[in-house]
Amino acid sequence: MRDESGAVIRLEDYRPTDYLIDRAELDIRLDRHATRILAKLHLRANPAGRPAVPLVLDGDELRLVSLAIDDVPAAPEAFEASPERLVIHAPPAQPFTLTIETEIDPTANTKLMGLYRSGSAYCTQCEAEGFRRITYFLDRPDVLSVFTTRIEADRDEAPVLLGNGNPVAAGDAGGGRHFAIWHDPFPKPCYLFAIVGGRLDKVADRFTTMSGRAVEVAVYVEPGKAEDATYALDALKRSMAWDERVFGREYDLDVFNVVAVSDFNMGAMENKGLNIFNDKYVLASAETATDADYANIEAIIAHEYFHNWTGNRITCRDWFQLCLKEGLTVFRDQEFSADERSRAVKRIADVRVLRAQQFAEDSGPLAHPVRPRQYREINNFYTATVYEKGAEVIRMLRTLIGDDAFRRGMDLYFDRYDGTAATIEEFVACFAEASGRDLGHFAQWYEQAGTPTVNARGHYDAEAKTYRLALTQVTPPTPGQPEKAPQVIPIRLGLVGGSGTEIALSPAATAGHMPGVFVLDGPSATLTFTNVPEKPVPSLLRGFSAPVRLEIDLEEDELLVLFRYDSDAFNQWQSAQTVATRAILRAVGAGTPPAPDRRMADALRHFLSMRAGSDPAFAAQVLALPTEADIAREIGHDVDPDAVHRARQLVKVELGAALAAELAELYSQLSSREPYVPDAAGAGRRALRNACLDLFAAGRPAEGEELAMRQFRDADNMTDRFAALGVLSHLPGAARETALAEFSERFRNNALVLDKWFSLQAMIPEPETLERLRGLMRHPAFSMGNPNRVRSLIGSFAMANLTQFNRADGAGYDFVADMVLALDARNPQVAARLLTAFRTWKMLEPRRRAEAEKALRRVAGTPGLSPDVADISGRSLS
Ligand code: 0A1
Ligand code: ZN
Repeated sequence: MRDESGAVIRLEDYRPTDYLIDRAELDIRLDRHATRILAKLHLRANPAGRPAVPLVLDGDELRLVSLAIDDVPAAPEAFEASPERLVIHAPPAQPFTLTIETEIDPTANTKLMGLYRSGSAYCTQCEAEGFRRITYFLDRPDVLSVFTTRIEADRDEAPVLLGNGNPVAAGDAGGGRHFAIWHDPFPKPCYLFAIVGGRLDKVADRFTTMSGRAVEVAVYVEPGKAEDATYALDALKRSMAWDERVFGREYDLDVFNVVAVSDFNMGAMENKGLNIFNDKYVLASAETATDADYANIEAIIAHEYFHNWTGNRITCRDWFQLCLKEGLTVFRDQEFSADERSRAVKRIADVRVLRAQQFAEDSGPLAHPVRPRQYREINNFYTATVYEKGAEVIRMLRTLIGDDAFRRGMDLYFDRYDGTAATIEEFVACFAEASGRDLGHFAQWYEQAGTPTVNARGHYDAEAKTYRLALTQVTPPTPGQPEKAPQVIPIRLGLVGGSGTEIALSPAATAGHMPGVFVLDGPSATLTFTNVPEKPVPSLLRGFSAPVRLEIDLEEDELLVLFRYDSDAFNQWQSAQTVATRAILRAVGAGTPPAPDRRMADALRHFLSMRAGSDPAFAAQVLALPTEADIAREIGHDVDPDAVHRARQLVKVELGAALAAELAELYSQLSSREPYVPDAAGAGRRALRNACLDLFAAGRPAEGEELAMRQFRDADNMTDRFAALGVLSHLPGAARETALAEFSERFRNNALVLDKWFSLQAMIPEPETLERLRGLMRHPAFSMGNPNRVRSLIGSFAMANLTQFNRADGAGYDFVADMVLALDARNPQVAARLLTAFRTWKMLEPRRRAEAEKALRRVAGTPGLSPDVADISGRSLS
């Protein structure tokens, strides 16, 4: 295993390589157990490196078959080969070639990194350091090479052979074998290399780019599933058009291929011209996929496509710069989805994810900066902080300098760094130049971890007609960063009058910034608004203009003013969430139902009467209470998950009962007999209808169960069927078990649908769930070898079942720890990710904290851990 030493890699130690690989010609002969790779590498000394030093190529579990230097077989004393390394002691001074033959066993590759098999197909995953499992190479992102790849395979086994770039030749190779040659003219790091071979069906189309070039676009899937890939193909074409329209970026090859495989460690991968996807993010039909699945497919197809410019044409100098491609590309895919669907609803959904994932990470032992300064295992840094907070940083940058300067900065970046491996500093400098601003302080967002808390206090002087807003910020310490400096926090704001009028902001208050944006860049600031005719309600952080926690001393009545009148939809939603959060927190404190909150129910009733018809998707977001994890984060320390669950349930029951009549009425109004279309409008209506069902069932369980059962059985689409099953899953009894059994029977041949069924059961907040889980692990459809199965069953339990993972007796922790250890030998990446479920253990009450720590120590103390799991367990305990 590589990196067994657990060495720390540091940003400050970066230096260029001593050699460059300008061209790589690969000949890959696919075989189930003995795939041979003949790699001819064209090397030369790097002018920026040290002269005349040995050449050290990376490997991982490789077996060298033969080696030639400048086409002459290498003498044994000229090199040293191990599974982890190939050292050429004295490489030629002039440009030279290495011809390296390796042999690997793709069937035995359970880590799913490098070349492996998914079902009967061959595929690759090279990011971050998987290429070294195929051949010896300078496996780092600042070595850019032009790749030509010949792939050879049994024609029967693998009639389809795909590589990066454009197809240049194909033909018979004798003995039942055939070959294809692919050439990618764009120099790229080897983490973007990919091949696929297998028996696959495809859907294909043509896309004409803005300059009139024809591109053949295709999605490849398992035989018989082509129909289910049409939505993905459509999303791809829309992504291509959007990137031209919004960023002026055109596609650059003759073909663009997407391949769906069922065994994949992550969501998808942006290999040049040959994206490889977890099939969960490609396959969809009305019967098998929910509206949320469709939205995910659209977003991830877009994300991988957008990487062609942000990631591939311009890549990262080193893995510390990961957010350079990931944060930026997430920002781009978020904008795409916002344009394709509802911008406000998309923003709310994104902030929910940010808070659930990134805020949780940022407040615990795994907190790290958007650009980490050190790592032991880079696979553990594909995190919510790098991705989601990375996207927030880009969003803040745009808010600070405005849309026009932002676009000029992007253009400059593309122009200046195309074809190179860039850094965050180089990226930020483009925006400083384009906007004429000093972004030095702003760039600290990349360096400083932790979620700032912004506190706001307002004071209205009726006589002087002035409103003063005092703002402060603090960022709590995070591992390795005990002292924090103030961040640059753009606060988009407005003042709302009691009857809903938007009060004009006196220009002086936000002078020097974009209209409506105040920039808090010191520990505190006071803003004074003049000519304020009445006591206003401040609406701060509109659109969630910065990834911070906001503390503000608003009365419930004031929050309800914002809920009703704020011109900013995000803050409307946020105010409703805050009111609900407070009600749940009161119930946690009291342990009994809080005094019925009429105002909240009345406000929701009024809201539904005004907005349910015109904006159902938004209304559905408003009806969804904050999650248990949201409440736990709000409490912050000594959390008792059972108390949180009970309190939230109390509030939900009460609200459901208070609004039962309206919910039932709305539910039936929204019933539609029109055929299912996975568009935003239809999805919005279904979301609201299912939110009504959920809340109604909490208030009126018996009627709710009946309604849910009827919907479950009558539904003509997975969104409605699965939502009903979700409601039933929270109502103990025979109906639930019947529905679960009917569901698994109906979809017994569809692994992706059974994943939903696994996941739902893993999230049932009852003590029997752990036993249910053990039983489900013996289900014929379950397999520890498939990451999607593991994530649906075990991952859902660990990440999304707050009460049962955190059982007071520690049995949930023990179970997950056992699973992590069992998985580690097979697939360390998936094991390490599962272990991050412990990231919030320090905020639990003492008994659970002790149990969690015990389980973590058991994992950490197990001999022979992978670097991945050793790193997560070590940091979690630090
Ligand atoms: N670059 C991909 C994420 C990714 C990272 C590592 C992988 O290895 C298993 C796979 C995918 C993205 O951002 O979509
Ligand atoms: Zn990405």
